[in-house]
Amino acid sequence: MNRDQIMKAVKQELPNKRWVHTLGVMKTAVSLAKTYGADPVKADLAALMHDYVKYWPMDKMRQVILEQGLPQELLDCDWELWHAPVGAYAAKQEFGIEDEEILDAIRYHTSGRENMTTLDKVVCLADYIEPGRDFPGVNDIRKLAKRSLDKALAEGFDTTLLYLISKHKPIFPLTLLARNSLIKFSSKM
Ligand code: DGI
Ligand code: FE
Ligand code: FE
Repeated sequence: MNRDQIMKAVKQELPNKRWVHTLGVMKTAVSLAKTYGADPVKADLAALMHDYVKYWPMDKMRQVILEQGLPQELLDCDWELWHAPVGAYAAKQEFGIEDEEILDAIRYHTSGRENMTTLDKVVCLADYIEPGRDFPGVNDIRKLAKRSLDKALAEGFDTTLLYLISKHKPIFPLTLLARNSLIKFSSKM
């Protein structure tokens, strides 16, 4: 599918609020990609598809995880994590996306991973700071995003981790690895 066809399919799948969020993530991801040297075309596409399956029924996502060999540890953590790897699967199956960099940026947009690529980082950070986001501390992360991609994203993960701990929710190990590797890199700068 071309970009216009994917736009139509994603828009149709999402409630208006989530579509507006998606447009915000696209704009922010392209801008971050230009600042930090990722491919803006790939950032735009990954952002467009990043939440495509967000509203699939939990059972449908569980089935994909079980049948398509996705990490089974996902099933022991919050189901909010599932739409990212399942979304990468759907982007390939339904939209014919073969580019592994784009698929990875979708796959890891929620959890992060160790040694994230610049494209992974810009999509993940854009998801935290797109103009529609409004959580305590988001403006500090927006400011930080002008200076350091790694520091801003580490701050984003810190916010999520503190939230998960406060709710006594499990933490997906990749998020810890992502945060630690960002801190390792940004402390050298
Ligand atoms: O899909 P969005 O709402 O745009 O944002 P997202 O894909 O970053 O999903 C974030 C949700 O996932 C957020 O409410 C926290 C939840 N979550 C649950 N467990 C974990 C987690 N997020 C991360 N990074 N790591 C977890 O272990
Ligand atoms: Fe998401
Ligand atoms: Fe999102």
